[in-house]
Amino acid sequence: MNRVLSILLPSLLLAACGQTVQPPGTPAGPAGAQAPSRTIRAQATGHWVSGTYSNPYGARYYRLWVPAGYDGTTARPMMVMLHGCTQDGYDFAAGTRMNAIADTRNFLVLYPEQGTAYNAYDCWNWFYDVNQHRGSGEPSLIAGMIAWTKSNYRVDSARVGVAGLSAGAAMANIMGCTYPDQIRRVAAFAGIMYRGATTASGAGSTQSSGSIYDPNERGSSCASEMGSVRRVMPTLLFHGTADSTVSLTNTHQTGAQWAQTNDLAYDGLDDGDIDNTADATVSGSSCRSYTRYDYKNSATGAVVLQKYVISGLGHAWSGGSTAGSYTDPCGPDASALVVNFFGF
Ligand SMILES: [Ca+2]
Ligand SMILES: [Ca+2]
Repeated sequence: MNRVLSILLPSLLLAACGQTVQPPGTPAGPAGAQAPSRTIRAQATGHWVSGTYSNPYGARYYRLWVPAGYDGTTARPMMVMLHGCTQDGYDFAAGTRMNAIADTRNFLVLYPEQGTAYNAYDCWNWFYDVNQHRGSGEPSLIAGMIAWTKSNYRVDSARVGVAGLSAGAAMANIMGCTYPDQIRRVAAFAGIMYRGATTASGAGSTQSSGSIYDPNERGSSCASEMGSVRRVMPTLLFHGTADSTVSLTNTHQTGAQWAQTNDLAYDGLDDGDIDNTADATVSGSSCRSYTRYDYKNSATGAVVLQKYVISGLGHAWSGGSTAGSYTDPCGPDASALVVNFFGF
């Protein structure tokens, strides 16, 4: 396979879905302008702040949603939203309706954006080693945007979480491993575990059939990457059973990876106080039926990981709006579940 094709292939795969996508850079409009459909949705709307953040690893746009109730007098939580391939911040905001919840709950929402100069399909390049470590590549750019926001707005540092879809979810897992001092919660929708692939060609096979790497080993690698700022990272996972773009195997591997990471992060011991055996299984239905698996720290009883497996859902944000791409209006409201899990 020639070099160009091998680089593009994973992008094509992660981008495949045949949905209509608005041209990059075309604002879809503030999600908060949509009619609220649940009590968690807001009436008043905030506003966008856009800019560019650059460091030696490049430059990226960010789109920051400042909620209607933000007045700078109290520190507010911050949600970092990492879009999937072919998406941008406005598209992801419209599809997830996260800004409407932000207006109700009064938290900031930061949307870092990939660019076609760095990946032809706007995918975060989660599969390159340079983007899998602290102080390097795309994680350093995203962390820089978080720091910028903290220096310009009053952010509650103890309540900063990152959520992502697909390639963005793979990057969300990476952010949890590389910046646990900045990121306190992770939500990964149809993502890939930390260092699930380390080459572009490996990314394609990973997303279609799961990583060749041992999730337990990757969990230990993540804990090592956390280094001196190691901490338990509560994580929320979602995946549809009909996802033909990223296989469900990846989310099971991600759960196993975080179980091992958190086992080590909790007390430094690989002793299974946090493991990959569900402590509770809950079945429910919200347009689609789903099963939620809860994983607890056996020493404290705290839930450290939840995994939603949603029946019949494809490669799409569950409970989303068709105003954005890669969404499915049916199914549990993933955005509300993320916000509640993060404690915002
Ligand atoms: Ca342990
Ligand atoms: Ca273990």
